[in-house]
Amino acid sequence: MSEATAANDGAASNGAANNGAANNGAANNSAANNGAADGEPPDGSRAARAARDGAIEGGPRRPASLTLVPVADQKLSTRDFKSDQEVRWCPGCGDYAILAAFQSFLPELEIPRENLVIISGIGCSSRLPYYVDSYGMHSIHGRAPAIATGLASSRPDLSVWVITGDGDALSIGGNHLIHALRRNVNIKILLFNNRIYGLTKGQYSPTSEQGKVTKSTPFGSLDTPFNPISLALGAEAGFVARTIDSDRKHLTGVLRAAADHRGTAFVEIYQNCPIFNDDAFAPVTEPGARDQNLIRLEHGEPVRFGRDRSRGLRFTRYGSLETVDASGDDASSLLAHDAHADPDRRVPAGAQAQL
Ligand SMILES: Cc1ncc(C[n+]2csc(CCOP(=O)(O)OP(=O)(O)O)c2C)c(N)n1
Ligand code: SF4
Ligand SMILES: [Mg+2]
Repeated sequence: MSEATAANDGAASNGAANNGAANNGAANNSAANNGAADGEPPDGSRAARAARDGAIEGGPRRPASLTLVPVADQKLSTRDFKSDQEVRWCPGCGDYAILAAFQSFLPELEIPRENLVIISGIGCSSRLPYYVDSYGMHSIHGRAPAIATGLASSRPDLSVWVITGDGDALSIGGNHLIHALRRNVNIKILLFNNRIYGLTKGQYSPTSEQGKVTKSTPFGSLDTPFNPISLALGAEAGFVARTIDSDRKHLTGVLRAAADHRGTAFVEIYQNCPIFNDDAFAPVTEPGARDQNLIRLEHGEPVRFGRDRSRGLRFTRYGSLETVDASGDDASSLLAHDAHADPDRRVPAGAQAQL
């Protein structure tokens, strides 16, 4: 393990802002400072044009979560979102790939850096705000959703992102997370799921598989793990997605979709921790296994997977799902993915699971 693994969480108590701003920096950064609040922006500026057109210059309409966030007056690049802090994760950690994808996605938002706030809890993943040149807060364990809720509610001119881990979000922060999800405040929550406590050196987490042997579970864990997606859906979240650290294109697409959701967006990111839980996601990342085990969902498209997308899912007459050969006659009966479907509001009574 490199020194980076043991990165301490002392910053929790001083709410470190990564760019040298005071730890209440986000609150000090009024929209007036960037010329968008008092009066019109100067005619001909990007902000003025975007306000007139309701769109980002030269691009599609603005992401829905940014309606009240000012438009940057100058074009920003990935480089602009890199802070001067040394990145301190272990070599090979999946957090690097997520950070890189996030930093290269941020210019797409076309918002001033001062209107971007990244709030994390405690864990290796929660070090991310240091590395992005924006306002940020490395806060207290499990409480990032609560802090972000307060900030986003009082400052609609900010784009507020939460970075959290499986331990941070689902152990100590479980209660905060579910209530943030149902409140649907305009925040984006990125949960880095490595199925382990990384920072504290390898204890099992609420997403570790049953039987996981760790220092804190020498005979194997007894608990059934949470499925973060099921948990978020159960908490009535309005935007729920899963992606993978090693798939930059997919990850970026999911970040884009999350930014386009006005309300709480929940994104689970499978993240490899090579030190304490290496290859936890090999079944969906390794080339041989990936095709069989990973289903890429696209709204309105039939659910297909496998080599050449030759397998598909369909309902049996009893309502359960079965895998079928999608290259033959069954193709027309495949289940299509509907990301916008309203949940059925009728009330089922009786035993709903008997496994
Ligand atoms: C109140 C409190 N309890 C416990 C801890 C110890 N602690 C720090 S990080 C952590 C778990 C982090 O795991 P996770 O959220 O999965 O993040 P990762 O390091 O894996 O990215 C724990 C238990 C703490 N810092 N504060
Ligand atoms: S998540 Fe794992 S690999 Fe990444 S910095 Fe933490 S201990 Fe190291
Ligand atoms: Mg973790």
